[in-house]
Amino acid sequence: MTDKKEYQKKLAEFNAKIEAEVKIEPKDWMPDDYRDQLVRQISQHAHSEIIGMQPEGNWLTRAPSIRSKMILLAKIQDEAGHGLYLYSAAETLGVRREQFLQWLHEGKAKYSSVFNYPTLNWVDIGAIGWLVDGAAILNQVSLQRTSYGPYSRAMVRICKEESFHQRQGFEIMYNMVNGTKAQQEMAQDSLNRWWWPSMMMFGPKDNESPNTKRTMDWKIKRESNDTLRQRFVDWTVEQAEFLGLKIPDPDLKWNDKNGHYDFGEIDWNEFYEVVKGNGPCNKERLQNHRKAHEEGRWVREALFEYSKNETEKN
Ligand code: FAQ
Repeated sequence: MTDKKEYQKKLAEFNAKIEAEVKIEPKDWMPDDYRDQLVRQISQHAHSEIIGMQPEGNWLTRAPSIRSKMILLAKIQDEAGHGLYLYSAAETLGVRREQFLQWLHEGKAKYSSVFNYPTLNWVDIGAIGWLVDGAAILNQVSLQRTSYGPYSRAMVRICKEESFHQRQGFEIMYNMVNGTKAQQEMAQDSLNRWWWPSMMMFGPKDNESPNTKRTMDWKIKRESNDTLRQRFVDWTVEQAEFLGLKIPDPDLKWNDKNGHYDFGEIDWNEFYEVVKGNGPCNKERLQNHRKAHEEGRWVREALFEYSKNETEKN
């Protein structure tokens, strides 16, 4: 068989598996482009989990009670674990973790834009749990059905933990809106600041999203950016009403015809500026990560030497 025929045969087998919802596993043949898309998306997802620890870590030492401190600490540790599951899933595609981190530090790999906004007060921890974890869960529930086995299995584990996170955030918001007038105002202010960055988490509109068509054809992504964003709006409006808070969007209104909420235009200029590295905290987030990575070098080297010695002994 010629090389071209051989390739066509493998591609047809691959496509048949995708069609039949059979998961693709690390040792299976896959087109280079499928592999590249997975490397890109899973590693960015992992970076988001890890960088996402920083805005919350900022409030660990100032949590208002020992109970809230313990819960927040556990949540942040969960995010570290999610990052590790995801880096491991991405490594099954043949790229080493050091390489992912190098791409992050060089600004070649992205992470979710939302983590480039500051957490100004304790209520922001509530807003992150409620809105940011809420948006992340919607996306990740859908990704549980992704076509790549290791990514899908990581998503199943992550979703179980993520639903606690959303409730942790909602509880903080609930306590604030049932507190003093000043606390209620802080809750509204926090929603005002986190609403639009949370909406941006789903990525550009479908007609401006360069990767969606290809990744949806391959069932890497199962639902489009706009579909998931609409679901987020529909779910969150009711939760905001329950809390007595107002979503900061004058164009938000129920649409009887399509059974969804209409919403206003996202500031796409702001989105692309933040993605390019010009958000309020981009530089600080990356600097912190580089510093922590450098400070941890001796641990990685010691572990490497230890495992090398153990292997030689056996
Ligand atoms: N921020 O063609 P598309 C969490 C980039 S986890 C920055 O539509 P795609 C847990 C995109 O990469 C949150 N960049 O891209 C937690 C692409 O650039 P590239 C993270 C963005 O991949 C909670 C370009 O724009 N979740 O929060 C963003 O088809 C609390 C064009 O976009 C995931 O990563 C953005 N928001 O769709 C942790 C889920 N949006 O790569 C701590 C997995 C787009 O070509 C505390 N990822 N870009 O250079 C996905 O589902 C997808 O990658 C999307 C983007 C939906 C994010």
